[in-house]
Amino acid sequence: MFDNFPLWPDRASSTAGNVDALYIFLIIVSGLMTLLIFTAVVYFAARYRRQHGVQAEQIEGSTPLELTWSIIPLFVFMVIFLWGAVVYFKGRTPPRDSTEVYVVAKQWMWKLEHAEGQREINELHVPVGRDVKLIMTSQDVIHSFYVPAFRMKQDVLPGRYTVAWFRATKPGTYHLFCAEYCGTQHSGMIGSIVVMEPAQFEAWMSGGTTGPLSATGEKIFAELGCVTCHRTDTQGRGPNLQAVFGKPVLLQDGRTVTADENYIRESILDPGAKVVNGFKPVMPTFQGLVSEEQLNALVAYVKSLSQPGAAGAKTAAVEPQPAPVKAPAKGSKVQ
Ligand code: HEC
Ligand SMILES: [Cu+2]
Repeated sequence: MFDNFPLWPDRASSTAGNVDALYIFLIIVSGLMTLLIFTAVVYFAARYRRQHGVQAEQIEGSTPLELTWSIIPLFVFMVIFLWGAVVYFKGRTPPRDSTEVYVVAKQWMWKLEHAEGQREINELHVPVGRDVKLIMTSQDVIHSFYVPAFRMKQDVLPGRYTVAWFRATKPGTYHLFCAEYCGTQHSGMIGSIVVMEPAQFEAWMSGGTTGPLSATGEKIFAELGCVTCHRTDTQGRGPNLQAVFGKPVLLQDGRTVTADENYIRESILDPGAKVVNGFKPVMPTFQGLVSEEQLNALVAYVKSLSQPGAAGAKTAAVEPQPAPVKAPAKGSKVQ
């Protein structure tokens, strides 16, 4: 009956059902309250209407009544709060071994790159049943990655990463919208998520690629001279980056931060912001020298160094002797 007039978008992710259940609960609670209030308004209007010979008398208030209508709503709101928090944290925390996709938004398109190296524009192919983590940034203004069928929406900001994840549960093609007004052609900033059966997806993935994103990153790491300071022994001027990702890092000012994607990103663009304990702030900034895509590749590479059997372990062998450091001139922060 509702086929031509769907009340809800497709429910195509593992979170969709949870979000809808909470939403339906909110509608029911609101509906009941509306009914209660309107009934009371009508009833009291009739019951206490002005009549000849009846004198209104002042009521002084009732503690039990006030307690009742304070405590019952408190419990209802606590249920909404706790339930909402559970759904929120589940929807916000990417499971540990999610597949990673890097997203770069710009006026007015979505650029997506799989960790395996496949690049897409305004289209994202994923297999059904796999956890997918999106690591997103914008190259200009604020955008928002919105997939109604997944009940997933996350702002995409310039200058930092934001993260979202989903597990698609139903093969099909679903709308991707930009949900943050971003200029003249904002409404055209749309795309689709194509959810495929695993076998189909493997076939799709075997199509042409320039190699894994981390391998691209390794190349850039060598080209930009990162490798001259970041060696895999302890002789470099910068820290050894093996196994840095995901670990706590002690800074010069005594703080400890976790080396997540945003930390690696900031280390490259604004190295002076957080100086690693025991090192001099000699790393030049690479702001303006690397594109968002190259930055993503570098981040993917540094991450790969923390995986068992790290891909980049051979980098040191390629670059055995300490080469003289040539710092990039533009916007350099060398002291
Ligand atoms: C001139 C030498 C030099 C070059 C070139 C250099 N770095 Fe660094 N890097 C350092 C030093 C020194 C530190 C530690 C002090 C700091 O945090 O600024 C550091 C810190 C880092 C950190 C944080 C490491 C940690 O253990 O927390 C990362 C990530 C990083 N660099 C990545 C890069 C990348 C990627 C490049 C190339 C685009 C690069 N570096 C180029 C010297 C360098
Ligand atoms: Cu946009």
